[in-house]
Amino acid sequence: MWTKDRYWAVQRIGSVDWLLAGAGFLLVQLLTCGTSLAGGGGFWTPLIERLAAKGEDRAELERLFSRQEVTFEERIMPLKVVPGKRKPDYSKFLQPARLQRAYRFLKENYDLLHEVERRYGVPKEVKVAILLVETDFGRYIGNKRAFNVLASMARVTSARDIDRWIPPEIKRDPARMRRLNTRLKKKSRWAFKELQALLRYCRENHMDPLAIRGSIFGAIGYCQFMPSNIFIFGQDGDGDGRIDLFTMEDALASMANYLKKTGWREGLNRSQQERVILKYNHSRPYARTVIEVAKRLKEMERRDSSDRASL
Ligand SMILES: [Ca+2]
Repeated sequence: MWTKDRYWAVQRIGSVDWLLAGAGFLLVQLLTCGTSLAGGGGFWTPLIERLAAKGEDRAELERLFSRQEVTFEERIMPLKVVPGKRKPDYSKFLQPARLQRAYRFLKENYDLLHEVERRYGVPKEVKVAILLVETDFGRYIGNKRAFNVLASMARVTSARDIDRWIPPEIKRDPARMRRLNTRLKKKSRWAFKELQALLRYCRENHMDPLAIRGSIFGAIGYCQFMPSNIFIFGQDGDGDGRIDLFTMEDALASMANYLKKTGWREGLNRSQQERVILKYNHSRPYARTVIEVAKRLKEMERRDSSDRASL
């Protein structure tokens, strides 16, 4: 599943700067050894306490965290995003086979895409391009439980929690340890808020939190929203009374609403469009790829209609 590069996902959650400061070794240790960390009794208790202090139902939390599906996610951070390892390959989205697939999706879902465009003013081609790059039209929606990913990230609050995995050279350097602690706290706070949002989302929509699949960063749905964004930008596209980002109607409407609310307007030039896309995903290669795919789709439509006209 995660052969797909998720570099841009890290870009989106800009607070993950701990990745950028030599914490690679530490992450490797976390990735490979996390489960044993979770082995002892009461592993989740500090997190349950924090959630209960914020008003979550303690008995409900106890029940939830005692379920066997709850695991400490070892691969909460992909090695591939550590700088210097691998760069994301966006060129693959411009390959003819992918563009054809995107074009087919556009034609097959034309009415829905057109209706969402009418309502939010975001072109069909842009939405299709984002779906292609984000999840390949729902093929890659993550193979983790979003709950486990976010709970795992939230659970590690300080270097003490992961003491034995910290490289000796960092341990010897008080300044680096302070920076590491700051980064871990920041990351934990971010994940904690997203976990709260996920729990609230599931409660309000009568969903089982452990049934929601997510990316290795906890992003969910065809449009890959972080749970907190559902409450800001989420839309009930099919009008069934709930926002389910695993339905195309809701995912497209939510994505278009996000873009509209962050500045998409008719008549933007290319660099202005890029700036809006960057708010969806803070990676310039990502934004450029989306705009280029949208442009190619538009050309394919034009070619198609002129072919029909000449018949
Ligand atoms: Ca809905």
